[in-house]
Amino acid sequence: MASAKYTAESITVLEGLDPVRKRPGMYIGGVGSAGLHHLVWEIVDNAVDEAMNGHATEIAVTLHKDGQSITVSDDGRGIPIDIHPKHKKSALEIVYTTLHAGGKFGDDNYKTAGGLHGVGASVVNALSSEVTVTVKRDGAAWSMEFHGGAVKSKLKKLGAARGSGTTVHFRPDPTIFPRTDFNPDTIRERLEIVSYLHRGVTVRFNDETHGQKYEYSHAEGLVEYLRRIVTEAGARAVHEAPFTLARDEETRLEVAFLWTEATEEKIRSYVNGIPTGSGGTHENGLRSGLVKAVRNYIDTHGLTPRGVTISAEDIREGLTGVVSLFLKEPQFQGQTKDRLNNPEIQSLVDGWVRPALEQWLNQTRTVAEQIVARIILSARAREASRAASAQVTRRSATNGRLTLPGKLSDCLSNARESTELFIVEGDSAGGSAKQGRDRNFQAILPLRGKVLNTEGLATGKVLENKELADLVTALGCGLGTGFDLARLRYQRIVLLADADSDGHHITTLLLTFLYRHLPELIKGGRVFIAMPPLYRIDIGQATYWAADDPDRDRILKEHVKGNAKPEITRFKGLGEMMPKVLWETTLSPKTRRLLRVGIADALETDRVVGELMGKDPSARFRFIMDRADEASDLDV
Ligand code: TSJ
Repeated sequence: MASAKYTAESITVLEGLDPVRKRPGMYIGGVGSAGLHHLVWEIVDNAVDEAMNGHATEIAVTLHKDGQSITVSDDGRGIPIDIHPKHKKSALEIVYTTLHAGGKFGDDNYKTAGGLHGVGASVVNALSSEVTVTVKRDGAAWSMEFHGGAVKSKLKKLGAARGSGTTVHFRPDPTIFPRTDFNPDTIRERLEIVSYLHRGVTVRFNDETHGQKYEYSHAEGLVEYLRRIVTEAGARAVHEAPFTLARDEETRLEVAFLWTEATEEKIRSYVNGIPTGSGGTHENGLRSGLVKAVRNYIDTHGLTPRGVTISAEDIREGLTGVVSLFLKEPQFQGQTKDRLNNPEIQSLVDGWVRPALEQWLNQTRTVAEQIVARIILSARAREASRAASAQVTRRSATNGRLTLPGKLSDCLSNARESTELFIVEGDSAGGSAKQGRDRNFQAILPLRGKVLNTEGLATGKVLENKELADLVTALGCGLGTGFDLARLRYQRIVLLADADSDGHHITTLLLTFLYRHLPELIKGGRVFIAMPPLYRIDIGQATYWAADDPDRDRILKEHVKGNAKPEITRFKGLGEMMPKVLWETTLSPKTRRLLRVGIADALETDRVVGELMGKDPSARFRFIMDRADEASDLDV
């Protein structure tokens, strides 16, 4: 740690600010909205540091009326303004005009004892068209102005002043940022989190763009945050007082968690005040330490009921918590850089959490009993649902080691005879179909997004596509050289898409796939196209469904008598159809119409498919379809 005494001498001068203006992305991640707001976090973090070191209690942020400039102030000691003996400059000037070691996201040299944030004041300065710093200390106020990273007016004494503190006003440079409007909500949310992560600090936000003021202060810090998360989730806590842990060492850790009756685990984690949405080694260390502590508690007290095995997932079910970690050199990973990657942190956190939690469990036995009862309940529920799902996937057992795709809603029937797989486009249509079907013999597989055009693709490439791989797994009959018709898990494969051009396109892509990679299914007459209605026509008391425009016209001609007024409703998609209506019009073998897909002239079809799908996937092409007018015809 740096010495408590700070003088201008302890600052190492390294580089000018040109590199920052040349490649801003290197320092703030980019010049988009996130980069713009990064400037605010950099300045606020400096004030937070002063508060963390016990020298400030209030931080105030103002977003000015134009929405493009910000003032941040604290009531700390004030940035030192004494003159550096070698550089003949004030500490303040050096802080603002020199890029410190480390480059990316700040440096180490200007760090106060325990200060862990990027000290990006110079980066903010380089990327701002104006910065004014005002410092109050030793009975006087001082100010200095900068422009694009350079000094605009030297440090000058404003006069006598009481108290102490630092105030920074800055305006991001519009020649660097394409858009310079700050988002008040983004700032407000971040400041609120700051107030939870640093208990006892009062954070104010004055949003002049909306004329609104906020004040956040949480004496209980993370515990208050946790309480809010639990309330917002609408979950019931299993016990009242959360487990808390605070270690204030070179790496600072604060943890608060409790168990709720919810089934998910919810952990929010922060590193140096930055949310780590993708977790990382700190979260993993918490999980492993926690699971070990609970397991050890259960084992030493012999609390596992006979016939029950408790897994780590059971222990973590309903766990809701907040982790805040401050460390010197965080390494972030992942696409959005929101996962902590420092390997040493996992065992550190594990080693802190485990004994503390064990001790807590042993000291608060009534709470521990409630938690353990909840965990045993999870274990029992998991075992019961595993038994139930084994029942449902019974057919997969006969098909070797395949696991059915999670999004498949299989049918209950054990027999393959008269079972049907409906391939449905989209989750919402899938949901209606799932509710509307007869689950005894109808299975639903929703596909997401566009189906891959498989024309000209090898088997291996096809299986790289998740949607098609899921379909192949659900069918059970394999693909290419591994194809085995005897293992097909359903009697009929039914393509169910919206009755519009998008729907036709998806059907075409699926047919291309089936024709090229599973031609036996088509040749064997196992593939069908469902005919969902496009229109609902109410004439008096009677209701009719029309598959397309000619169908609609025919119905109108046939059934509109005298001056009866027909009411015509056009369906936008399967998803908005009531499940019951979907059943009556499209799914029920008694009332639906299916088209059986066949191949009239294999050679000719081959040529047409190759031509159309190879070049233009959206080209309309037609398989030769046997119109099967009534479902009864199909029930072979
Ligand atoms: F860096 C900055 F300009 F971005 C900034 C710094 C912005 C804001 C809003 C506040 C601060 C800041 C810095 N607040 N308080 C301090 N404290 C010091 O710089 C300081 C004061 C005294 C001593 C000492 O050893 O006497 C040491 C330091 C680092």
